[in-house]
Amino acid sequence: MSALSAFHDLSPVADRFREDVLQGLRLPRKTLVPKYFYDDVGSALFEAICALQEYYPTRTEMALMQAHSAAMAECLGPRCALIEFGSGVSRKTRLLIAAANPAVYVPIDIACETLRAAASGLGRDFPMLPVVAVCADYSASFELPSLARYGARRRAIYFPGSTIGNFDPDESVAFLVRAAKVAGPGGGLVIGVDLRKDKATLEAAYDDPQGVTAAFNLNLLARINRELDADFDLRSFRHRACYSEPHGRIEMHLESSRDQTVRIGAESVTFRAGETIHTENSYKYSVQEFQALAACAGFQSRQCWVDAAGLFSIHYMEC
Ligand code: AVI
Repeated sequence: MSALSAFHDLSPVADRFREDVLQGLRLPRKTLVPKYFYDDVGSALFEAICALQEYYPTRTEMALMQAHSAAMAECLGPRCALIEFGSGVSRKTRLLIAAANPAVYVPIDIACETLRAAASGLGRDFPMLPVVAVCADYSASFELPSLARYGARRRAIYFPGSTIGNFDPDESVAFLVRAAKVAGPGGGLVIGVDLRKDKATLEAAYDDPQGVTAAFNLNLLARINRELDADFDLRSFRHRACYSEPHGRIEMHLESSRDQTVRIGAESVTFRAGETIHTENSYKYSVQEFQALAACAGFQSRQCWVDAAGLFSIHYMEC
């Protein structure tokens, strides 16, 4: 990490994880919150998903970044504070940092070790760039450390990867309202959004033959075993991914292959054969649908870049 860098650990406590898991598994339709996919094992599995042939979003967004990062930098203007939600390994951000030369980069991620490693790598590659890494759950409110000393001219939020699609539309608006508060009046937003497309392409992207997405989904149960003293038998749950056209979303589930009772600490949860845990939604939007959604949070669309095959979009918006 460069001499100017700082690391702030605001990560949620284990108790919150336990409460969320038990609350979700007690619902008539069992659910788990997708943010819990991203412990360090889950973050590594997600990186493996991004490299899959079937998973088109990462390479398509990367190609858009390569083609248009100079135009994006022009939108951001010189010396902005670049704040990234869910920064992971900060791969796409390198292109934006190189083009925009921000006054400070603030990566925010829930996976502390991944964040620490990414911040160190950036410190090596951009030795003059102050990096203020914040380990936090950005799906809830949290206090950003003061950035006043870096003398940025404005703030810009970077939210790539179509992670916005993992929120339901009302949660997306709530998230964008929080993002607008962080950016402040006149602040910018560069956001990657996966586009609506045919069912076959989508289902292949979320159920690859190599089983990487299945391993990512099942790691959620493995994480509960590791951290909450539970005894999920991973062999008796199967990964399911299906596209719901009316909702415009991929749904991921874990399906119990038999009647069973699972212990979580001192509690227990029963499953019928065929019952599922709904683990993730991944919403897909048309350009106009997303612009309308963001407008509900006060963001005006300024530019939008889409690849030639119409798979993925990157929007530049201002509040
Ligand atoms: C992080 N997020 C945008 C991914 C997605 O495509 O919804 C998570 C993912 N789940 C399965 N594959 C990838």
